Parts: sequence; C-alpha cells; structure tokens
Amino acid sequence: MPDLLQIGGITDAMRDRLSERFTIHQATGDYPAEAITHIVTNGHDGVPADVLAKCTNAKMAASYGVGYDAIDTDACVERGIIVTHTPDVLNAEVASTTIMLMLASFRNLLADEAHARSGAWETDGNAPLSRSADNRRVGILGLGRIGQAIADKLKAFDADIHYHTRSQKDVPYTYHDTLVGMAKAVEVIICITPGGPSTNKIVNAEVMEALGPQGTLINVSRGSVIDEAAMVAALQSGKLGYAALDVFEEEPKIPDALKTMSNVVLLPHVGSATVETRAAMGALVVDNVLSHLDTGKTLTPVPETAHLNGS
Ligand code: NAP
Ligand code: 8YV
Repeated sequence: MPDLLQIGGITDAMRDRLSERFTIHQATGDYPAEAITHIVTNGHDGVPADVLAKCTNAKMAASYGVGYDAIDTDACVERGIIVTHTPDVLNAEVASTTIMLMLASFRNLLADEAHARSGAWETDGNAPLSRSADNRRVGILGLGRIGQAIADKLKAFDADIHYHTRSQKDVPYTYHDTLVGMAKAVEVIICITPGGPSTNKIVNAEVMEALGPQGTLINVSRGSVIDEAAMVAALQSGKLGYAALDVFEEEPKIPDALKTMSNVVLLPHVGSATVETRAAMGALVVDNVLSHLDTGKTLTPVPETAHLNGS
C-alpha cells in the first residue's frame, strides 16, 4: 500500500477509509519521508517547510478546512504537489456560528445566562436591557461562499447588507470599494475573507474607529485579518464598541485583555466544529485523496494548484 503522512488529527471515519488504501504515518513520529505520496493536513498545521523538503515524492496534500493560508502553495506548485481543501460543505455551519456570535453580542447572551445561573436575578433584579439584533446595517468583509451564506441568514433579521471585496459582485447588496468607507456606513462588520498577505491586518485602527463606539466587529475569518493589538486598544478606549471573535492571531492563545472585557464574546475557533459538518469535511478530504489515488484527479483543488489536476 502507498504511504500517507498524517499531520494533525483526523476523525475515526477518515482513518477507517484511508487505512483501507494507505499505510498511515504520523508526522509527530518517525516516518519514511521519501515513500510518502499523499499528505493529509488541516488549516492550522498546514504543511511545514521541513516536511515538504523531506517528502520528495509527495504528489498531493489534502487539507481539512477551506482556508489554506497555512500552506505554501507556491512551494507546492514548484514541487508539482496538488493541494485540496473543503469548500462549500461548511458554508451553512460557519454562517450559523456568525449569527450565533452576533446574537450573543447584541443580546448579552453570556451575561444574561450568568445572571440567571448565579441567582443574581433573585438578589439584584432584572438583567440590564440588551441591543436588538434586528434591522441592523451589516457590512460583510469578503462576500464569497461563506459570506453569501451569512448574508442569506442575515435576511431573517431584516439586515441592511453592505459588503466590501476587491471586485464587485452581482448581488443586491450595497458595495463599498473601500473598507473604511464600509465601516463608516454600517453598525456591524463581519470578517469572512481568507487569511494571507492580501488581507493581513486590513481591519486596522482606522477601520475600527470608523466603525465607532457603538460598532460591533465580528471575526470568523482568520486572526491575521484584524490588527489584534489595535483592536484591544480600541475596545479599551471605547473607540470600538464590541467584538465577537472566533479566531485570533496566535491560536490557541487569546490576549488576556480580551478575556476580561464584558463587551467581547470569545469562541475557540469553532466556526465549522459540529459533528455533522466535520463529518462532511472529513469525507471530502478522503474523497479527494482516493480520487487522486485512483484517477490522478482531485475534486476540490485550491485554485493555485488546479492546473496540476490530472497531470
Ligand atoms: P471564498 O469563497 O474564496 O471567499 C472569499 C471572499 O473574500 C471573496 O468574496 C473575495 O472577493 C474576498 N476577498 C479576498 N481577498 C480580499 C481582500 N484582500 N480584500 C477584500 N476582500 C477579499 O472563501 P470562503 O469559502 O467564503 O472562506 C473564507 C474564509 O473563511 C476561509 O479562507 C477561512 O479563512 C475562513 N473560515 C473560517 C472558519 C472558522 O472556523 N472560523 C471556517 C471556515 C472558513 P474578491 O476576490 O473579489 O476580493
Ligand atoms: C477549521 C477553518 O477549524 O475551514 C477553515 O478554514 O478555519 C475551520 O473550518 C479548520 O480549518 C480545521 O482544520
């Protein structure tokens, strides 16, 4: 059987299917680098440069996740390695997580839950009023597969939807050709672009000040998209009102300052993390690997390596 390198965790269902066709080696142990033909990884671990250098016969790397900013696709193309990811199967889940963050922030879900659970309702009376999540002007930074799914779900809350991307889309929402321009026009910004150099810290102090003291910043994209230090400062000074965050610059580390702020909601990168959606993502990873093994072609190559499909 051919040899496959596993970087990071995989589900039992993935292991069961892959082990019928491959000998699986763990990247954390000793492995026969030159025998490795296929690599399975994820959006956090990527494919480290030393692994790429050692696995001289690798032909494909399948990533468990849609975002692949942790993978050096230029280096993979140079080596003729096709990279796949898991688009679309997680759109609805990440959109639900986004709505959950928005509701938690606007409706004080966590403070109110603590008020009920702690007995403070009996001793101190009613919890303070929260902000309505309905009829808000919401700006989506990145209107791709997931951004569109978020816009669809926001319609249930009668949101007035704005967006900023590099190129205008054929959609009935208000387009802004600058991020600062969008920030001035909306009450909420939802970040859902890819990570990587083109989006690095594009949500900077100027954008956050434009969003303003009543503004809410939601990030379900990558921690790198927001200037995290500037966000902490803006939240502390009141120049930015609220933040609801699933992703961070140095995961799994979260700046201590954020952990103590009552105007912040924090999640540990769980945008797609349900049993059902992770099963669909895992199945697509394995489908890609087996399709490559059997036909030389993959199902969902990342655009940068798509020209290698079938070659
Ligand atoms: P996608 O379909 O490729 O959409 C990306 C969108 O971002 C496009 O509308 C694109 O439009 C826009 N964009 C790209 N670069 C930009 C830039 N520099 N400035 C402004 N807009 C830019 O990707 P997707 O499937 O929706 O996934 C988006 C990202 O979500 C992933 O890459 C991943 O990082 C993140 N994600 C997070 C979780 C989580 O658990 N929190 C789960 C899944 C995905 P233009 O090209 O026109 O600019
Ligand atoms: C996962 C994600 O947490 O798909 C992505 O880009 O960020 C999430 O779905 C991650 O990639 C799993 O490895």
